Amino acid sequence: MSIIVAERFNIMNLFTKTALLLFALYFSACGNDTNPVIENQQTGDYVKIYTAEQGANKFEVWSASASAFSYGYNDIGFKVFVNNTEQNQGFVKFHPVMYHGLGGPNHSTPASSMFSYDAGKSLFTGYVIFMMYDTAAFWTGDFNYNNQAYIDSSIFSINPSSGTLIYSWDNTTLQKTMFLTMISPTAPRVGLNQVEMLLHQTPDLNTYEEISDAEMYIRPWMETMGHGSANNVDPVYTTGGKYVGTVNFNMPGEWFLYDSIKVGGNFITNTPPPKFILEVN
Ligand SMILES: [Cu+2]
Repeated sequence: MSIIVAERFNIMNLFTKTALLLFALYFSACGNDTNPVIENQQTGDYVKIYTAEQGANKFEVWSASASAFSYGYNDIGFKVFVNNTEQNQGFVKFHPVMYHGLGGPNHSTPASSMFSYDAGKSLFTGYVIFMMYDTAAFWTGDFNYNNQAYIDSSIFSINPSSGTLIYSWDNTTLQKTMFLTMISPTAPRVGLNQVEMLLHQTPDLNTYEEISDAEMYIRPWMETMGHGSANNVDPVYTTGGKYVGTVNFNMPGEWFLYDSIKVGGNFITNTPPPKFILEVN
C-alpha cells in the first residue's frame, strides 16, 4: 500500500499540471476501500488532543470525535492563547498537509475554511476530514489566528478509524477532484437511519471547497437479494458542510448506498455513482 502510494505521488509530482486524471485514479482506488462500518466514539464533549506552541502563540486542538486526530471526519475546536491570554474573537484557519515520507510528495485534505468562535463552547469550531491513513506518512498543521498570530508546520500524526467512509472521483468537466464523505450512519440498523454527507471539490489537492448547493439522490440497494427500499429521504444541505437525510434499510445484511449528485442541474457524479458498502445489523 505505502509503496503504491509513493509511486503514484512521485508520478504526480513530475506531471503536476497534467496529472488530474492520475490524481483521480489514485483517489478512486482509495475511495473504493469501503471497510465495514464501526460506530464512532463520539461523545459530543470536546477533549484536548493536541497543543502547538511557538514563541508567544499557542493553539490547542480539542476534539468531540475522538481522543486523538483520527482518519476520517473530526469535529474539532481550537483554543488560542497569545502571551498566555485566551483569545475569543474572530477566526482560526487551519491548513493540514499530509507528507508521504520525508521530502516526499504532499497534499492537503478537506477542512472548514474558517473556524469561528463559539462562545457557548469557548472554542473556534469546525471540522477536518483526514482523507488518508498511512503509517509511513506524517502530517503538519499551519495555524492562523485572525491573520495576526501564526504557527506553521507543526507536526502531528493521526489514528486509524473506520467510522467515516470517503469516496473520491474526478470530474473532467469541472477539472476538479471531488470528495464525498459519509459521517453517518456509522452503525447502521434495520429501519430508518440518519444519513450525513459532506461534499468537497479541489483543483489541486491543496485547496478544498465545500459544495453547499448540490442536490443529492440516495439509493439503498441490497445487492444479494436484488431489492431496494421505500421511505428514503434525500439529503439536503443544512449547515457546517453537512447534507442530512434518511435511509431505510429494511433487512439486515450488506447494503450498497448510492449517492447521485447534481450541481446547477447537471450531474457531477459518474456512472455508476458513488457507492458506500454498509453492514446493517
Ligand atoms: Cu496522502
